[in-house]
Amino acid sequence: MSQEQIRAALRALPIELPSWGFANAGTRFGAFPEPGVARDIYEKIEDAATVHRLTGVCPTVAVHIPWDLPPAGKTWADIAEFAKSEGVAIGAINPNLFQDHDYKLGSVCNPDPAIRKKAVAHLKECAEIMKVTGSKLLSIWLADGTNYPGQDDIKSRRQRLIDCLAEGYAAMPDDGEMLVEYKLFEPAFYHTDLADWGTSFTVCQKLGERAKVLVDTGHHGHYTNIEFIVATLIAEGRLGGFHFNDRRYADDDLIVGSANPYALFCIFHELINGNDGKTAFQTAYMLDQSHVVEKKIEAMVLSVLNVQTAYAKALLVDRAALAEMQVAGDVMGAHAILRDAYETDVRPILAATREEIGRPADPLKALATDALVAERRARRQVEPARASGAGLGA
Ligand code: LRH
Ligand code: MN
Ligand code: MN
Repeated sequence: MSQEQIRAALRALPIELPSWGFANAGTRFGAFPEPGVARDIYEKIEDAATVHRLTGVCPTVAVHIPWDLPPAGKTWADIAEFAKSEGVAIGAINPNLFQDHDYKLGSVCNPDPAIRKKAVAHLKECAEIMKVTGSKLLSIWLADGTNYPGQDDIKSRRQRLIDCLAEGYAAMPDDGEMLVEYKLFEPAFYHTDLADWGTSFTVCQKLGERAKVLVDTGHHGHYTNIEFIVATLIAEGRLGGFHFNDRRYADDDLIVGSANPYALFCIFHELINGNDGKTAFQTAYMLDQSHVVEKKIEAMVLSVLNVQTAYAKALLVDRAALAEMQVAGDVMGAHAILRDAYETDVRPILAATREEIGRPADPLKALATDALVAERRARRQVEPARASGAGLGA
């Protein structure tokens, strides 16, 4: 592939940012507030727009309802307008079906029909927000599950899940997609109602063609081969998108590509393989990270750069030579083709790609001296926020 083709492919891979990654977050052991951090939906959009301004590849920001809400007197149409004025748009709408006290025993799987009704109403409310903001994605993650054998009937919970999600599905705009995310464990520990890609996949099959599986890289057991899941979902036409992040132990939500960049490269290799062998499969590429000790905007910029690095290296794989090696059964030769690409220094081509679209060659360096960011951080420490309510349930 020519350098020009690689640069074009890199420019065409949009990476969505999570609003919740710009607000103060913590672990269950505590939080360490960052001075000047985003405090409401406006400020989260401002910070997401900064990441887009510096990288040129983050045109949308996902929102989480009700962590993100317009203030009194404002509507979602106003928020979408504000996002536009900042140079970004509203991306995936994420219903929050896990923090309300009513959801203690589950939301759409809850044995109480009144609570399921409330969960469905929230799905419908989020489908409305899609229509008003122009979002095409309703992104579902549930905390539903049980902690003890016998706590609830697993088979009945599955039927409730399908019935309730079907109502949310029907409420979406005609061109909307439902992304069904899975997670092995946490907060439920005995069983999780959407535990793995197979569970999500079969639920999507029941819902309809516009329901697809969302792969959050932090939601698997140790040593799970995520690229295999990706290849399988592409083959089945059900890969809906990603929540990228990195992990060591559990759902750590760390900077993607920081601990295991080779795994990220292998995921992109399958994404390219699953498409035309030239560019990555068209799907929703999103970050799902909540930074606790690192600076939020910096961490998000680095995450974008890490995704681009993995993609650039995967684009360099000599696929014709690889196919030859594979057919010849040359195990080491085939593996060497991947390693060659992975070990290539892609920093120059990434810098050139950014400069071509008028962005800094080194976005992190530019961020360190960005006057607007410094001014906003200082102002937020003295002025009240425009709206109330921030971040990860803070
Ligand atoms: C759950 C999850 C899901 C939520 C987000 C905040 O662990 O990955 O995507 O919406 O974190
Ligand atoms: Mn996620
Ligand atoms: Mn997660």
